[in-house]
Amino acid sequence: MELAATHGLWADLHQPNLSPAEADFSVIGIPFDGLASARTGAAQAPEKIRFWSQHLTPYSEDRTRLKSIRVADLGDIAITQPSIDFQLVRQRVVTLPNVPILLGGDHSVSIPILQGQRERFKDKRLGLLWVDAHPDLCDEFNGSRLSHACVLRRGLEAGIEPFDICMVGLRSWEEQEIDLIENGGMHVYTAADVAERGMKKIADSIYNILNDCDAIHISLDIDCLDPAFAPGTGIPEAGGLTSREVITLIKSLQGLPLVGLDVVEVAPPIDPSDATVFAALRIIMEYIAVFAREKQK
Ligand SMILES: [Mn+2]
Repeated sequence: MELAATHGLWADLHQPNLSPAEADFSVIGIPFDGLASARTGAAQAPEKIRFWSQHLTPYSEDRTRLKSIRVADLGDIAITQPSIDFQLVRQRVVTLPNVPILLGGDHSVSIPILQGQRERFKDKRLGLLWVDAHPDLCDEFNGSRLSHACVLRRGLEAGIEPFDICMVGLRSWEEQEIDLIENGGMHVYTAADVAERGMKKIADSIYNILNDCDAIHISLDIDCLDPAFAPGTGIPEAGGLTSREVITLIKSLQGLPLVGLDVVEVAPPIDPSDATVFAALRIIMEYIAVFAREKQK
C-alpha cells in the first residue's frame, strides 16, 4: 500500500506557477515506450518518479541543502507518432531558459533531446556524458531509425562530436556498432573498466575531457546500473555499475558546465520494489545538488 506523501513534489523544490525563466530546472516527462525493443513499461516512469519524489527530503547524501534550488515541473509531452511528435520535444528543449531534467520513456526520447540540446548550444562546444549498458549506435533496429538502439547514432548525425562524448558502463554490443565503438573517436569506459580501475579514476579522466566543452548534457539509461540495483528496466544486463559508482560519477562533475540530464528506461511495471524508481530519483537529486553547491560558492 502506498502511503500519503511526506513532502511536496521534487522534495519540496517544485513551486507551482513558476515560469521556467524563474526556475533553476525544468522537469519534463515523456511517457513513451513505443520504440523499446524488449519489454515496455517505461511510459509509466514519469508518473511513478514524480510520485516518489514526494517522499524525498531536500538534501543530498552529503547533506547539501537543496532548498535554494527552484524546480518548475512542466508536466508531460505526449508522443503518439514519434516521427512527428518528437519534434515537440526538440522544440521544447531548444527554447528552455534553464536546465532540463527529462524523464523517459524509453531511450528513443533522447533522440529529440540531443537534437534540441545541439541546437540550443549551436555556437558552443557541446559535450555528452553517455551512461548506459548499451552504446545505442545502430543505424537501424527492428526496422526503425528512431529505435532506442539508435539514439547515439542520431546524436552523432545531429553534430555532437565523437571526441566530446564520454561513454560509461557499456557492456553489450550489436555487430553494427563495433566499428564505431572501436574506431569512432568516442571515449569509451566499459563497466569492466570501472570495476578494474575504480570510478573515481574514471570520473577524473571524464572530467578532464569534458572540461574542454562549453556545455555538457548527460543521457543516463538506468540500465547502466547492475540489475541488482535497477531490476525494473527493459533490458537488464548483468555486470553493471553500482548505484554508489554512479553517484560518485555525478558528484565528480562539480565545476563543469552542466546543461541538462535525461533519465530513461525506468520501467515501473517490472520494478516490483520500486527500487529502480528510487535509484533514478537519487541520481537526479545528486545532480541537483551539484547546482546547489555551485550556488553556495
Ligand atoms: Mn541501455
